[in-house]
Amino acid sequence: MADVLNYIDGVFVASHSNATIPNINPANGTTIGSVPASDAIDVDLATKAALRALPAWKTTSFEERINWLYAIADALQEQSQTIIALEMEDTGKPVSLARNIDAFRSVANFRFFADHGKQLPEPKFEMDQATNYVHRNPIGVVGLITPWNLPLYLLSWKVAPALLMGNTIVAKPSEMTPQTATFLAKVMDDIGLPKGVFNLVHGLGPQAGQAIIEHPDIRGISFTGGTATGKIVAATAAPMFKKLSLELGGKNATIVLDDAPLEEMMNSIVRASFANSGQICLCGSRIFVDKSRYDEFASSFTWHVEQLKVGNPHDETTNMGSLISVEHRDKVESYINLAVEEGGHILTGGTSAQHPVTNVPEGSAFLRPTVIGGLPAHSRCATEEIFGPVVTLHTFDTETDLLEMVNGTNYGLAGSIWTGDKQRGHQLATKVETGIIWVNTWLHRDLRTPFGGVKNSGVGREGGDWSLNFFSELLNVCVHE
Ligand code: TXE
Repeated sequence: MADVLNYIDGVFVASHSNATIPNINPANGTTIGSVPASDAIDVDLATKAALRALPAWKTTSFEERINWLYAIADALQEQSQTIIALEMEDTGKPVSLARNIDAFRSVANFRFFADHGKQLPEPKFEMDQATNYVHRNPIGVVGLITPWNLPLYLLSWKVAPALLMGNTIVAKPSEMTPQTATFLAKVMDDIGLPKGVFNLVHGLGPQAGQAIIEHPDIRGISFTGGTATGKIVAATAAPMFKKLSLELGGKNATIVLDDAPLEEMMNSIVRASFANSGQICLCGSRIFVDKSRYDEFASSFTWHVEQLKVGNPHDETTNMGSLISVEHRDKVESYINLAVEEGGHILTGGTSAQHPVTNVPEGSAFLRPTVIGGLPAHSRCATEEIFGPVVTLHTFDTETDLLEMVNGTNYGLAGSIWTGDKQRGHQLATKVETGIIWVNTWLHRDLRTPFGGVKNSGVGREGGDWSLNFFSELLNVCVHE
């Protein structure tokens, strides 16, 4: 799929201005095709289509909408290879990741919410001489805006519950990863989802994205992206009293306690650090190791990181593909240079100029993983989101020291604790200011659980009932007996 189009009112169309932006494959620097550079006029056309489709869609039965989700899941599953190929082309990620994370979870998200919808409670509260019935109505037209790191995975995470709860949609993926969003629209179109229920508008954030946030007829926004953008989204949506869910950035701590069986856990800790080249908001980018185990950890962790295979995304044995773009790699490398300026020392890796990835095309965005020691926990590299294959190592003496450092950033999204005693890990986890924290595992996800961050990592929770509640307006009807 080279050039992608918007999908408005059941029709694949260019932007009204015919303006486009190029879509680049970061693993080889080639132009894949064009993307509509949409603006407020396109967003208004999409919103009007969603409004026209809303009355019929919100009055379909809950069972019908559950069946639509199963139909989408089945159609996506049949075409998993296409999802894998398109995600790899747009992001440069390795085939194993595109298969096991992106394609798998995109299907699972639709299937999960169909299953979960079947057990949706209709709360009832009895009182003296009256009964209260809680009904769920759709918000109406909702705006879904998603980032480039897990394109269809994160878009499907929002589309499934939004459709289930009777909303119609105006969605905008990142301009850097447009293909699987348009592919989803094609799948929906092929199975006959009524026109106007799902509308897709491609384009740049400040033009197309901002227009979605601003449109008065889009009454709910679910946004996943950077904290800086989240602030703009919130400032625009809040005075319009739109329902708002913000999944933003993170600077997650990986905590290694003195009783951790390191060799048994090391591969998982490396995966938590460098999956998708560290471009997952759940990755651990700051590793805190009990002082008594630091030297042993640093040496083993560095060795394991040096075994990671970086390169051709089509090779099944590749662990890390390219970053999302040369520009993003420049940003990540600026932090590697900053780390050295801040007094850190590089245990392995470095910039692409210092340690080039061999046998990759000119103009591609590959970068070896970098491990940095010796930085204070309050340094910029250890407190600002880098969102690339760069981690900093730190030591701690006491739990008090540890929690002061771990909770000492403006973020609070995820984290992991590695220990030989899971009760000890659980007890410590409850003291970390974050949204989700794993003990002796990572990215082990039960979709029924609440997902979201605290502080600058976001507002609200999505997942299971939390998604269903976000994507509906609750009406309480009190009937006198
Ligand atoms: O984010 P951006 P990116 C975060 C992570 C990382 C960032 C990377 O912190 O830094 O996302 O994704 C659109 N009005 N997470 O660079 O720039 C933009 O076009 C409306 C956390 O894509 O914020 C894109 O579609 N929309 C997350 C989307 O916003 C605007 C998981 C995100 O873009 C806009 C993944 C505007 N003014 C990444 N400006 C999590 N917490 O789960 C841009 N956009």
